[in-house]
Amino acid sequence: MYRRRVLRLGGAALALSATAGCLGGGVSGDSKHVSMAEDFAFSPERVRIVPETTVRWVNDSDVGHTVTAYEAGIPERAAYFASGGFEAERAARNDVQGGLIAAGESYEHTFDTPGTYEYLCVPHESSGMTGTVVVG
Ligand SMILES: [Cu+2]
Repeated sequence: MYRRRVLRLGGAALALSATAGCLGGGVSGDSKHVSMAEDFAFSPERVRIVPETTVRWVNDSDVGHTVTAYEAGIPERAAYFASGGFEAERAARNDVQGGLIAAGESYEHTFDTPGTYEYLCVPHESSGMTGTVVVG
């Protein structure tokens, strides 16, 4: 009986922390939403999260975008990430189509290593479509 109550409280606490994440709180295990909108920008362009937070990029525009990490712009010990699952920036740049997140679709990545992560959208980098995730 007592144990069951504790479990139920645990679930409520989880639900609360998920809500707090949407409001900009910083609880490990949260998720953060970044929109790719009509003006060729990531919004917000810069997000600050705690380790083990999942960032979810949602394409709210009607053209395809990529989320592609700058290999030289992420912490040394961090795993490389890119939509399309590429393991290197060059591979992502060589296969733009393979990395595109279609309109209405999303891509997510969970950040474990503290530090600053710079990323870009391959087709719109020249229009300034870049973003930053700060973990820590
Ligand atoms: Cu783009």
